Amino acid sequence: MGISVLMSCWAFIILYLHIVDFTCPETITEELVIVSETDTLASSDSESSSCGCHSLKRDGVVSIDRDASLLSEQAAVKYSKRANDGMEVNQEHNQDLYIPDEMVLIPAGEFFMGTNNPEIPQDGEGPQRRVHLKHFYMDSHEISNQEFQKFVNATSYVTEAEKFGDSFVFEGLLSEAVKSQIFQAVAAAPWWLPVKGADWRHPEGSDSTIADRLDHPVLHVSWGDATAYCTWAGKRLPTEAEWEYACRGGLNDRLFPWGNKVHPKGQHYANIWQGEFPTQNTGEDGYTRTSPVMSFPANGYGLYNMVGNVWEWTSDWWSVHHTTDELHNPKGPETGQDRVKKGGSYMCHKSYCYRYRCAARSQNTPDSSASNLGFRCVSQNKL
Ligand SMILES: *[C@@H]1O[C@H](CO)[C@@H](O)[C@H](O)[C@H]1NC(C)=O
Ligand SMILES: [Ca+2]
Ligand SMILES: [Ca+2]
Repeated sequence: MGISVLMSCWAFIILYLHIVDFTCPETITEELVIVSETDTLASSDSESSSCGCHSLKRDGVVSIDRDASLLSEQAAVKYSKRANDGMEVNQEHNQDLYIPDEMVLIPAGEFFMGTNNPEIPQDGEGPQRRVHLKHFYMDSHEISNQEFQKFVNATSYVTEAEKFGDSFVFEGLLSEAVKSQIFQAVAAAPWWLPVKGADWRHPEGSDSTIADRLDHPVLHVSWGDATAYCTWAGKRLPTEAEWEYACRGGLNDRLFPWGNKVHPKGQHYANIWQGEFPTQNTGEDGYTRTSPVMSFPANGYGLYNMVGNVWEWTSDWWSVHHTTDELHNPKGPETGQDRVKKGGSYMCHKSYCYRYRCAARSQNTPDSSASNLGFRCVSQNKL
């Protein structure tokens, strides 16, 4: 009797270790597993340094058991209630809203790209290397819904999410009606659900709109969509080097666009996640989801929301290996499978996805789109 209890206890521990090991970030990305409560717990544990957002691939979703809720039911209700109660304090509902279509000059210069003190080494944040760049102009803010609407009005452009008929939405943002229709999730990051009808006009699925968010960043745009917009505007996506140089705002080797303290003088400088990821977002910075594109203080170059709010596509292919040679206007690897995105999003928390730093980086396949991923453009000359 005593022995069999002991035995089953060992069996449990071995099983548990097996699960933890199985879901470690290196091994999980391509695995298709049924998401159960255990997997959810194990993966959020072992992925403490990974946001899981690079796992957003349309062919990477798995079936989920609705009874074994993805997030603990109580926590999900708590989160959704806050998110849906309209607690967004700085929200403006201005019909004739004016968002200046402004580009700022990023002067030519050299800087240290990456860091020798990587917080997430497996992302290829290091080593630090000297990079020289020509001057360029950069959109002072993320492309807004209003700007993207202007583009679509002029060109009748159809985004990839619209063609696929779905896009990835963070579970905490969804209405119960939409959630109850979904039976799949991303194995490595089960809070990401493929939502039918989610696109830039319907950020949380068919029952949502952008009407009161025209000054918020456009969401659910793929790398191809972002490139199409920038091309239409006579611009292009920034290279990763340009994006990071611009993010640093003229400061050398700092974590954030404004320095090394996440809350200078106790103030919030970016839209990130406060509370416990993924179950509770307290919204202390004023926003539990996206914020208007010109919220929070601009950096030294006059750029808003470089870190936080939404991730931003860059033109580079993804690789975690970098030469330490001094480079001039680098454009990243020749080929690849994923494109680099920078800056983190309103979903980033230090405990979970400490990627709201200039040196931080992540990746997605170019056809991916999600409720926390947008872009801004650059141009060589003043437009
Ligand atoms: C796009 O077209 C719609 C419908 O005509 C209009 O309501 C909207 O204001 C236009 N948006 C922009 C940014 O021009
Ligand atoms: Ca926030
Ligand atoms: Ca951003």
